[in-house]
Amino acid sequence: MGVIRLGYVHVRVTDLAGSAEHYRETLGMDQVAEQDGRLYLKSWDEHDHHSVVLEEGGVGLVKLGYKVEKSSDLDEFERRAASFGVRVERMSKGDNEGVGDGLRLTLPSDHTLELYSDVEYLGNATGNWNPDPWPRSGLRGIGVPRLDHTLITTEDPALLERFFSEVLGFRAAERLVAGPDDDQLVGSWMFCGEQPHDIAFVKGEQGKLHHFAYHVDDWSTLLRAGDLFSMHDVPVDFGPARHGITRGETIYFFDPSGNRNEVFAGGYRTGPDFRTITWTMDNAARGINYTHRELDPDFLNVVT
Ligand code: M3P
Ligand code: FE
Repeated sequence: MGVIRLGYVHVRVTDLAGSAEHYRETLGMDQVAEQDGRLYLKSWDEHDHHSVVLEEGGVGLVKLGYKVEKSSDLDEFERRAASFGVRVERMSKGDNEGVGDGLRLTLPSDHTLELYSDVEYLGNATGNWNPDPWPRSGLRGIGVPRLDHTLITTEDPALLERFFSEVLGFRAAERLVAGPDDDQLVGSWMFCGEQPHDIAFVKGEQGKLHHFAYHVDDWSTLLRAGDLFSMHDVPVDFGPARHGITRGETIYFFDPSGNRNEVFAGGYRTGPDFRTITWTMDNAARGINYTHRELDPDFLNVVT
């Protein structure tokens, strides 16, 4: 049993039309449905119904969805979440377009997290029979293949890490602690598969979104993404640069409503035998921006 991956990110946007253009034309996602003022989008190499939902009205995170292996896993996750002491309820087929029955949890960080296994299969853009390496019809904008991870903020990173570990079976790839003699947790990068992280969180306001990230193939694709941000007047936060933490390559940028996005390449492979890496706060700037070894305070303070 277990959690497979980040399935969907559902965010609020102030201007649905302007945001739709960003996610469709700059990132290259495809719109799969529009219902009740919500747009459902999917990247070309994703198979399930959608991975991003845009909802008009405000800014910030509505909820995250993580896909689990099978529906019987939900019973065990429900039991564990209840004994951990968080709020857990059943969600019904149709609560989310294309998604079946599942669980809705309120994390210790006040974020809403949904777990599900049953979701409509649409398939990716190249199919499963003698596929091309990328869609013949071409890609729009960056042509992001898939969602990668999300980073949220919480007042109590240690509690949230314990939740993801004990309830959902995640492991920490990297931890940021106060100092060599002070193990107070500032941030944790956790995985459920073999990526460096499927969820991360840093100390900050309860219930907020720092960013959600898309995978891109490599450094040159990342640099081309940067070209498109300039062409399309997308505000760039920082990058292209290297992360010390996760060893990924990155550019952070903002959608038209101010939700932070990231394009992320590289990183290493983890797994059940991976030994956690530790960073100390005196090296935090290098951990986050290895290239420049400096951080704009807004990078940490601006969340939605
Ligand atoms: C990443 C990553 C923060 C660090 C972010 C790191 C917000 O986004 O993908 O490794 O402190
Ligand atoms: Fe990230």
